Amino acid sequence: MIYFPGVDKIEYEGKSTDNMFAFRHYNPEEYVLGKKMKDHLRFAVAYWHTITYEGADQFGVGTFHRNWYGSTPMETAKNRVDAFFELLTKLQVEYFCFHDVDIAPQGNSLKEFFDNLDEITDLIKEKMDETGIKLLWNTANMFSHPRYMNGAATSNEADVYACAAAQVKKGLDINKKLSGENYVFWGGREGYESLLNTNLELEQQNIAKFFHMAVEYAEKIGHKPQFLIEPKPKEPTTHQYDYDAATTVAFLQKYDLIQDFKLNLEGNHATLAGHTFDHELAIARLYNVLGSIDANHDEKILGWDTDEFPHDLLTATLAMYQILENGGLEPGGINFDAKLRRTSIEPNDLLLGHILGMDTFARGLKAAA
Ligand code: XLS
Ligand code: NI
Ligand code: NI
Repeated sequence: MIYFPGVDKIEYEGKSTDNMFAFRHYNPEEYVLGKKMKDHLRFAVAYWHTITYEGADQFGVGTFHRNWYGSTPMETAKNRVDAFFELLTKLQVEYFCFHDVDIAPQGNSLKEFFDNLDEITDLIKEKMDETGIKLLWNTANMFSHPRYMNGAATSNEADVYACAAAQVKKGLDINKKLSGENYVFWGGREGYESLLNTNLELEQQNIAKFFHMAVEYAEKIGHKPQFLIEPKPKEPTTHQYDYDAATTVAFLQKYDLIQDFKLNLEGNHATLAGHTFDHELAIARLYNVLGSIDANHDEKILGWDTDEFPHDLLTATLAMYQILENGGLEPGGINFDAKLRRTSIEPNDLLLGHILGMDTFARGLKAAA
């Protein structure tokens, strides 16, 4: 089955091409400052926005009708793996990222969920071996399920905390199985609406303990990826604990985690916090915690985390300048935490969105160099 028909491998054709399905700036093997472009950029595609997302928003259901839908949730999950690797191969992208819930149905219990994850990660591993594509990072979604309405590692319920811990434990096992290079925590609902019903200090202590346990578990299984925290100031909670780079560094220092964690910084989260993207990267560099980035762009008029494909050359240039000054991002990379607008219903629009993002960062790299 071909999921992205009529388009072969996307190749570099240079600025003068009029082929939409070609790179104008991204030339993977070209050297910039003595290093191949692909090694500077280490691009990754996000599973959730690309293959799982169906085009729903707060006001309406999905608009995409993909040809990878099967007759059962598990069949769809398997087709998605094929479609995803076809896309990565066509884009010449060598890394990918996912949440646990993106790749496999949750079933009716944690046990069923974990069994499904085992089956799907077997398939993913086969595809990785076949193509040489690698896992930049995975993460646990601890914010969508109703049980996490009050947070996960900052929840007021001990059994919710334990469930989150089980998901992270499984996530680290999967990271080992797939030789992941990083492991991400984004504190989806780790925050609060009102201090009148929130014990802020206890919640900070609880989440710090949670992170320490994750580090200990990675050491125990003999596979320690680079741990990353992804700051975001708001959305879904009013006050997210990991507001921005500076706030997160203060937390990591206070709770003795600074030696085990770096940051995964996102373009749209920076602007939500009232910063520029390169400000966040510079602060991270100052504390030696610049780990990886989620490359996307905001829509200023809407003011949400709209996750647009990066398309602003100045922002990308200033970001790449910080990354060059940092000596690169390895073992981190540039993950496109970006999605199509809901009116872009053609599967091949996924290729075009990524081509735009890759060309923007490749051009930014050259300008920064
Ligand atoms: C949400 C975040 C999320 C993380 C991974 O705003 O960007 O997508 O990257 O959980
Ligand atoms: Ni992100
Ligand atoms: Ni985001």
